[in-house]
Amino acid sequence: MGCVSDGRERADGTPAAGPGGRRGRWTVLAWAGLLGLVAAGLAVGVGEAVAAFTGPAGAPVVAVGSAAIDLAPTPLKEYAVRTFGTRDKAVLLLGIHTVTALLALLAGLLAYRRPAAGAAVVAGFGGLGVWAAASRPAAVPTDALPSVAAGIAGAAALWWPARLLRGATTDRTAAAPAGEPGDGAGRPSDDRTSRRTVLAATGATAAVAALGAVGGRVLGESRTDVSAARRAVRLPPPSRAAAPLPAHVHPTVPGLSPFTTANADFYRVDTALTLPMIDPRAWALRIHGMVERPTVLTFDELLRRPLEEMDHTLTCVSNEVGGRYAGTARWLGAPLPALLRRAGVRAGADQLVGRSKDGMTIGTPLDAVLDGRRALLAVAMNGEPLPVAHGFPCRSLVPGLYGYTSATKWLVDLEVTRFAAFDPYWVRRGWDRTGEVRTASRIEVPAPFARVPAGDVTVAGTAWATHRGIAVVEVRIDGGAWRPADLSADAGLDLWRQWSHTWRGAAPGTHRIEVRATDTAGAVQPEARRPPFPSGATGWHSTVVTVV
Ligand SMILES: Nc1nc2c(c(=O)[nH]1)N[C@H]1C(S)=C(S)[C@@H](COP(=O)(O)O)O[C@H]1N2
Ligand SMILES: [Mo]
Repeated sequence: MGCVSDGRERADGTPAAGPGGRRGRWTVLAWAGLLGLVAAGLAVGVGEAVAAFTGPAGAPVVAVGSAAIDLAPTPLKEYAVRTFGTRDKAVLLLGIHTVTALLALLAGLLAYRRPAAGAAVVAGFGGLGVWAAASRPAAVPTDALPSVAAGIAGAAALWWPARLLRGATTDRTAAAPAGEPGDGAGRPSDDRTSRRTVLAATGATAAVAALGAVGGRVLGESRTDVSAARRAVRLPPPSRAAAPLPAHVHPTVPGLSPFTTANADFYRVDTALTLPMIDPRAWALRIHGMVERPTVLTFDELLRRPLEEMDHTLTCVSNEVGGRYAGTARWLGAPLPALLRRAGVRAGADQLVGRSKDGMTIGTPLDAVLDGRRALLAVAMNGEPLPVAHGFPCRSLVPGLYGYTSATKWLVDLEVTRFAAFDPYWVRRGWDRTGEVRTASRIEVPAPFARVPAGDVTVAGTAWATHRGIAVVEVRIDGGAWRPADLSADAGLDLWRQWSHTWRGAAPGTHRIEVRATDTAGAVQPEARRPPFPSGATGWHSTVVTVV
């Protein structure tokens, strides 16, 4: 291969800065790699810019990331949620950017030898983006455009300067073989022109890439921003207000989580790499499938229905023993059973499938919705319209079921169907189709590995068995006898219950505190540890503390 490697300087004594410079092979390779990176950057930037118009789901990195989430095998997903928690999406994006950068470097090196081949690799990224965007369940044809544009722009941005770079180096090599004096003397001006052109083109491409990426993001966000529409929502007063919470639902123990979770602190679990932005004026909910009277409901029509307040604890099947994926809020919404009765559910139906704007499907056992529990189409959370991250403008909630079988965020479609006819998203991935919440209890105080003074130690925490209710919480120390904890006031079967317990006469040393709960049906939480997959974690939570 004709790379220059003469290591000499220009006539004026300064090292050549351009791609055909005399620092030799490594300089050229570095330039080639840089060209690859810049071309990939341009592709991403152009993709973002086009996605500002066609919608964020089609942006190449987001599309590939979303496809990766859908394709990831369940154990990997579980690992990601367990290890990175709600930062799992940031970690995924970082990974995609790193892999893209490495491949771009290689494409640049390849392009130096064979510009067309390098360009083809970058075009291949675009193709991957098109495939990923098209694979999304809520895909529309225009979602392919950002990746098509990205592939073309990136390929061109690598092919053309790579040819110039080759020209700048191979011409000179031909004119002045390495090691001979008078390097570049044959065609000095051509050489320098190509070199300068490559430099200018690379700089310009990098600038366009940055502009596209940043500008596209900003423009896209402003075009899809629904915060003004959200602020403009006027929530009607409830036709049925929730009773005030009993006075003593919360033991006042420092460090114990509050009874009602603030919206900002409420856990978030979903597959959305970019939050679906839905203007409520454009929102409509379709109710169809095995019903007598299919209906379409606008947001105004939904708000004009009698709305009810409901205090309810929502929890995730991916919650580990002792985990934080549970939260309690006061929701406001239209009762779901009345809407289904109005549509007229046909005999034989046993599943209600909720579909979200981003194509998530969540299947709820129809008998759970219609057995008298307070299933809602919620529009508000703790007195304000649903936060965008929690499903604005409308989500479903069915007490007693984990979120993945009941709580469709960004809900746009409800289909009455049969389990035999349709497997929703998580069921296709092996999760239990019912998703009944398992009894859970956790110790929050003392914190794990806390050092506490000897004597009487306050232990406190939270327990839930949504829609069955908590009857008993017990605590034991170092495997000793179970002692009943003091339960705070009962606010209802659909809510968690907080508890506290005084551990008398704690002696210095290391001790293990364990907790277990019993639901109102008398079922004691099982000791056997099972992971969240496929139907929710089981086992007793324990905390090790040092008494000093
Ligand atoms: N559209 C959509 N809705 C969704 C999900 C999702 O990924 N997409 N995840 C579900 C799961 S697994 C849970 S636990 C709850 C979490 O709701 P939250 O994020 O408001 O706490 O939303 C449910 N609804
Ligand atoms: Mo979940």
